[in-house]
Amino acid sequence: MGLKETLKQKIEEHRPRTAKLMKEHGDVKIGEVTIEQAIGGARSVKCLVTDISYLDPEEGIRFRGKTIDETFACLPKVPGKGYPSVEAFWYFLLTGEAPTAQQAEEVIADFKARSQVPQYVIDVLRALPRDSHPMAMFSAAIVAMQRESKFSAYYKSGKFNKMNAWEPMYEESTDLLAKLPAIGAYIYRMKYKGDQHIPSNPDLDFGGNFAHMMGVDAPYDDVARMYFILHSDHESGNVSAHTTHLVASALSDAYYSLSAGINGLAGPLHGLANEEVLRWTQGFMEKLGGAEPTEELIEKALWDTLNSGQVIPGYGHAVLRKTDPRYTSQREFCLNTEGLKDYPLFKLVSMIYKVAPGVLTKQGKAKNPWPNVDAQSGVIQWYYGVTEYDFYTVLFGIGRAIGVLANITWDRALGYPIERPKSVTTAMLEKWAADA
Ligand code: FAM
Repeated sequence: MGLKETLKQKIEEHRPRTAKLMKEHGDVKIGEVTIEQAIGGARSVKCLVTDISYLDPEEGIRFRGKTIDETFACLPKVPGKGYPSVEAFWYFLLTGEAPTAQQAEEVIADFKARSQVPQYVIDVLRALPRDSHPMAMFSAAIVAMQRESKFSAYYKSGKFNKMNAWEPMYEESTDLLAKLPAIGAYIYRMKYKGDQHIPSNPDLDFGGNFAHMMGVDAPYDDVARMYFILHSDHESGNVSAHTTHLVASALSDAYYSLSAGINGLAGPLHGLANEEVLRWTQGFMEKLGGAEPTEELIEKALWDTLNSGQVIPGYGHAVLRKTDPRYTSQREFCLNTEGLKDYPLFKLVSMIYKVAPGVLTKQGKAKNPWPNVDAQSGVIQWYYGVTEYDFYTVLFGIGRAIGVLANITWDRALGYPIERPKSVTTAMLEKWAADA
């Protein structure tokens, strides 16, 4: 059975669970909201449902119940390579089942058939000022394709049926996802590599073809596969995932919704932190002027950052209260890669790991002083020659698209309604406070 048929079966199995909860247990309380949460960004407010990933503050992320290592281990690897294909992971995120090698190959073939980027998207990218931020280009390319939307066409068809709406959402999410490697690579080559482009290689999977079109040699293809899977999903409350889910809840299609999510990912407190980490470390190295970094010099630089009113990029997290296992997974990749484990920039990042948590703990504000995914991701890119760090969040966006598009497909399958939390006034809060 192929991916879509398996997905249909899983949806039909799952629907009664959601229906029963709503019908028989809808009034069961699962939490309260305090004034601090209403003003302070809804930290830990339980009001979203997804089964695609869950983030435990102490353990970190689980994709369909599996840790990062368990996920990599259960998926079929690309023949001759060290990591699974993004296509196999897409099958796993959507269905909760690891595909066979054959099923993964079928998804790879399906992606290839959908991967051609329309010329008008290239024209849009080329019409933007060349110094536009790559994330602005990426978001514009995505929303420019909205005319291709099968979901919007289905809604306008006059035959819209909530029970079937997941199908056009699945179809267009796959259409869109399959095009992102070529869009990302085009932006990179246009901005940084003399506008010299490398045509797609139809023999390669999502990650392999991305590396090929970027013009970066192996084993960067495995780096791409690992990177995109690690950055795919982090439950539904982070800005990019929640924004995509929220926009799609209005029955906006995948193009509008993903473009909105990418705009949120572009924030320095969210996905742009991976670019900020390299900006910080490169700035530190320049100030060193060739001298060897020491823990004392790093500590001073970190305090200078804090005292300038800026955050230490790559550290802290709204949910996690330990080192991000996505950081650890990338760190292990570096330690297991000849040439990377002794690479000066990796050794600097490792030294920062020794110092930064102590500085943040001493400052006494951050609830989580430990590194997140962004503290380690840029080193790997830099090592393989992708040194244009203002492009890094596009890499994050290609990975995040896998998770958020799988989620909005399931949102439509389970009939999740338009999201509409209630706002209150300061005076109302003051009255509740006085009455408490
Ligand atoms: N450096 C300096 N201050 C920090 C900090 C950091 N790395 N992390 C938290 N704080 C501060 C935070 O700014 C807040 O200060 P104010 O009270 O003055 O506003 C205080 O500590 C309490 O914050 P928190 O409750 O511990 O964290 P939040 O849930 O408010 O914010 C982050 C979480 C991720 C936005 C925050 O840790 C941060 O700004 N980190 C640096 C930027 C970064 O690495 N972002 C990427 C996060 C990653 F998961 C991703 O989305 N890709």
